[in-house]
Amino acid sequence: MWGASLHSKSPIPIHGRYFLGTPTKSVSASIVMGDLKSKALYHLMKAHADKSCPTTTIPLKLIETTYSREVINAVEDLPALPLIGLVGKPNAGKSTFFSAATLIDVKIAPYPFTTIEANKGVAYTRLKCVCQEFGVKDNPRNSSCVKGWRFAPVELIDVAGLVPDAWKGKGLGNRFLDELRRADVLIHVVDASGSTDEEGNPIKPGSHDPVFDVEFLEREIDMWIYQILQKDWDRTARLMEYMGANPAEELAKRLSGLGVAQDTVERALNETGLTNKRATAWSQEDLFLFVKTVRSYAKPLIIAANKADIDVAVDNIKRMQKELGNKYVIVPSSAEAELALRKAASKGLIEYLPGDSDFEVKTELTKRQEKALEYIREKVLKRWGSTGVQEAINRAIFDVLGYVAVFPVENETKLTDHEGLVLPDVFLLPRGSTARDLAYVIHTELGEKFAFAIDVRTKRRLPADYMVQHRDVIKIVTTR
Ligand SMILES: Nc1nc2c(ncn2[C@@H]2O[C@H](COP(=O)(O)OP(=O)(O)OP(=O)(O)O)[C@@H](O)[C@H]2O)c(=O)[nH]1
Ligand SMILES: [Mg+2]
Repeated sequence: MWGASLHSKSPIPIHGRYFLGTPTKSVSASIVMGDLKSKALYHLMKAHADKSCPTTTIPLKLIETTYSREVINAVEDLPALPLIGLVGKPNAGKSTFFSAATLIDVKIAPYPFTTIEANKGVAYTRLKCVCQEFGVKDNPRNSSCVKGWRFAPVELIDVAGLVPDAWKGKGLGNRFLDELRRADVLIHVVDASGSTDEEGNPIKPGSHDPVFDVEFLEREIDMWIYQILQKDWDRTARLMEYMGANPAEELAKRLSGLGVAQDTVERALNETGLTNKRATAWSQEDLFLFVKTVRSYAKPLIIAANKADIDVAVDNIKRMQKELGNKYVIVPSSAEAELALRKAASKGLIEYLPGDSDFEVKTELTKRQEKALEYIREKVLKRWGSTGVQEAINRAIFDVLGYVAVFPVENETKLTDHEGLVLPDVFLLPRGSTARDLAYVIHTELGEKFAFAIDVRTKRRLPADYMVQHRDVIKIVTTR
């Protein structure tokens, strides 16, 4: 049905395949009709149509005039991609990380508050594709597949730096935290080399303790949430206690600006033992403990120990692992190295895939290029095994959030969709998603008419409540 309205409105010309996240011009010229159904394109349209996105590539106007409202509404109904927020003090390397992961050019500079408006874009998780296991050549559509590695899209947002006491309005304040409302997980980009002070001003490498930065950032976010709740706590507490309001519902309402769901609030109330305590008797410590717990569920955090190429970072990272390792996933990273490698790869100078442990030189290099690449090999790849950018994204999505990647197909023998594309899509779904959830993600109608699913590996029938597993290949069968 979309096809008809698309055709009748003579859509944007089709120019073959695109790689999601490809910045600008080329993208608008390469929308393939069928891709409108994919969450990835939906995301792309939204991200690029968003006025606050400095890398605007597909203006909403263009989409609106080309596609009917009906199509846009249908696309907007699709669930969004998992969203990763990059946070940290100024000058830590957030925008460098963002640019390395999305290949979108953004402002990067060695002074604080380079980023003011948030940058949004598409990054990718890397996972083993199923194409080699099934011995097929795939035709990826919402993702890409290189040498048997599938890159599945996620959304990435790079926000302004946060300084101590931002919750009181210092620096750029907490305004940007609103941008993180939809974030499912945060990557805290820390300057592990200690070459910037707590406000992001450049200082001698090694003279600032990155452990401090980890503690302060979490406190800032907690204080910000605490402040929101504390503002009219007396009223909230009275409502919860005397007016018969459901406490979890009431608290979730107060926290709606943060995108905290009611069941997350319920979990935090149970965990802290506050479910049975009278709200008017909550102490400040109770409220703070509740805030900390809610935040750890709603915005879990992992650490990218960045600037790991600088020598003094090595000891700092060892210490961070020792002092913070039991509380956080800590990934040593060099965003700058990843950005350089990806740029070199896109120019054809080297062969390199994000997450690789080495690269291969493909052409004659200038002395300068050779030196820069050798520096990366010695100080980053050999030292840490990879640049850490891909690993941080992967661990945020697969380990911290526990998402699974699922390959839906329509034909279980050929592994194709209705257009004959082999393994076209891979979807990232939250832990605990069922076969029926997958059907809804593909298309509302498929969810509504769900009869059963088929595990393509075993050819076994799966019920609606089957919990999909990482790298499942699934066919959905509908009732007529
Ligand atoms: N040595 C080294 N420098 C890096 C690395 N990542 C970023 N930088 C440098 O750190 C400086 C700050 O980088 P940005 O990406 O602008 O930092 P930011 O966190 O976005 O800063 P704000 O926008 O001000 O909050 C730049 O000079 C980068 O080149 C890294 O992995 N290694
Ligand atoms: Mg920045």
